Amino acid sequence: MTASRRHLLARATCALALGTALSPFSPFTLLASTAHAADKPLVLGFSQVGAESEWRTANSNSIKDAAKQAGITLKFADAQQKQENQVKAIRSFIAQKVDVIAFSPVVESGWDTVLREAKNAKIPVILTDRAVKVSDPSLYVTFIGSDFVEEGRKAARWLIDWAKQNAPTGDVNIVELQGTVGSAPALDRKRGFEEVIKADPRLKIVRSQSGDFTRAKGKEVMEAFLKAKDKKIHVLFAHNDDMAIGAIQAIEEAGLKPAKDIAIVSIDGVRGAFQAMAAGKLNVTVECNPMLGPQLMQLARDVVAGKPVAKRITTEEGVFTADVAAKELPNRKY
Ligand code: GYE
Repeated sequence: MTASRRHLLARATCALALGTALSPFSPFTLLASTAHAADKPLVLGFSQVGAESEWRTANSNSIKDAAKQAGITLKFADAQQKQENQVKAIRSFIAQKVDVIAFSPVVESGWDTVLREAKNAKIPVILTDRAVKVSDPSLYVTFIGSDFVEEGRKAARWLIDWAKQNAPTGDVNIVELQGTVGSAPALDRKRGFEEVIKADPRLKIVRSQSGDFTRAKGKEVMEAFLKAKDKKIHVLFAHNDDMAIGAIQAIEEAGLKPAKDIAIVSIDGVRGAFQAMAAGKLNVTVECNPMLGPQLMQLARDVVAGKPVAKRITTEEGVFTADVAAKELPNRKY
């Protein structure tokens, strides 16, 4: 037995003896780590959701650049927003015996079987960006990404203040463009937003539909919202900037002024949103940081080396309004 292997096993025994206090030293992580020879580049299999938004493109670039920088061999698979493609990619990473698997799950449920296969093959799994709902949390080592519920709350807090100043009396009718059905960001952003708007009973979601996080669908669904003329629309809440940008086109084509006739709040903080704000067409964007690559590479190394990692790592994010957009635009990295 090599010295490093003895060291790792000693740590595993110690962790087992100490129980949950040292849970990051899970035997699962340690067994996986012993398979990787230190002189070979680490191999990371990454299954990406797709290329549905500006956010996603920035996220993919961040992961590819960071892998290069870190000297990690990246096997990158684009799932085109289909869970079945992600399951196939993960199975192929297992067959190729990669050192570690990371993925951004398109939807929350339906991962137990394939994650158990990875666990049985002793390959650790890191979740990035989106969470999963699994019966056994030991099926993944750690989850790095934003707090989507909090993002929904931030959007709603902005709206409550906006309503106080701009709509002092009467109902405030909101239409909502949801993200991909069953995805963590769509479910959580909706939940956080609804939780906070309850504080002002005048704020009502009068229509809500998925635009699948894309510009094209955002535009299409907004057109349908505008055509149904039964309820005046005061506010649009879009679960991401791309859908907001698509909706802005629909609003203009309907002869209305985005951000003036209809207030628009969205999430992500991509360059396109800052451009729309600087042009006076979007009121506010809640930041969601896609630059997860460097942290992911560090985590991959730590997990494979059997180092302790937190089960949940959240990213720090801000809120940007139209009045700061022009000044902030040159500082944006995505
Ligand atoms: O907000 C959206 C993307 O999961 C945080 O996915 C991500 C979301 C992001 O398509 O633009």
